[in-house]
Amino acid sequence: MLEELNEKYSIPGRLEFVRGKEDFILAELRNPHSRCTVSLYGAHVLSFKPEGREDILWMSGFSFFEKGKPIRGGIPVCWPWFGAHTSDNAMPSHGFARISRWNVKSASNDDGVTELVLSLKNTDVNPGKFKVEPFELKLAVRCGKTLEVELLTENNGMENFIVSEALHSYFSVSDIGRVSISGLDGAAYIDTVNGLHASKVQSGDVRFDSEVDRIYSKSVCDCIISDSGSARRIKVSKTGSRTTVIWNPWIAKAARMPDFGNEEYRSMVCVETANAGTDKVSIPPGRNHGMKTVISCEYD
Ligand code: TA6
Repeated sequence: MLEELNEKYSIPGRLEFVRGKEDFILAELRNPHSRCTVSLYGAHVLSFKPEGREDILWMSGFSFFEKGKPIRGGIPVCWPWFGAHTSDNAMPSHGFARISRWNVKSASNDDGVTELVLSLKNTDVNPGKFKVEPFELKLAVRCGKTLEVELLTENNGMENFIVSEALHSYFSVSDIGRVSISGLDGAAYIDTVNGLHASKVQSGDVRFDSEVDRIYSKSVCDCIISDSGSARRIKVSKTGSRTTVIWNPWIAKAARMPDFGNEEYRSMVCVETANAGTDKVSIPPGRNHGMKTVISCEYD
């Protein structure tokens, strides 16, 4: 498998396929600007490291790397539903895309950007478990001065396709107590902590002194994660997304997750590019819908 992938898609000095933990097949992208690692399982970006800098993405030291279980950290692909399934609690949280084995569609390198495109079709997922209309899902990862991740849904069926989705990005921070997130001031959100689902309005920057789990609807803004402890500002821009989700599990929720260290909540924050809740996407037969997140970083 690995040999065939490298035979067909590797680009000397820019892209190669290697075996990672638990024999997962990983694509290593690199160029003069940055390097990035992508797992074919889940089409999951595991890391993005600008040249000479620290990783911008966060990965739990306790993450599973087991088929059928999601990877904790990086950029999970949540699709074709966000959060719990609306009617069947036996279905996996955040859909099946992140626990499926994707195929390589293409690989290229041009003008300082190394691109890998992965594909998942309805014929690649377990029809007994997930009843889905004909679709093709493509994930394009473009690694250069910035990290671009684009999720393209193609409806190849005869019915309207209703999708909620997220690029559920985990970012590495020096300490959550030293972090503020700008770009959401005045935005309406649903506070889902403790399952309350209270409607609120953001006032000023988002700061953290307890669990934060907020779904900002009609939110098309850039968000800036300012981290005074690491003297950097991470910018999350997006297109094709009307929902922004901000999450930090804090102490109790972190302790309840087996794939999340008890103290790890201090070193991460999620700023998710999504279409969820009232921003679900309806894709007519034969049409497609794209959602893209663009991650960049400035340093003091
Ligand atoms: O980030 C929003 C959220 O839906 C949180 O409620 C939390 O559950 C998180 O995603 C992680 O979900 P997961 O299924 O990956 O444990």
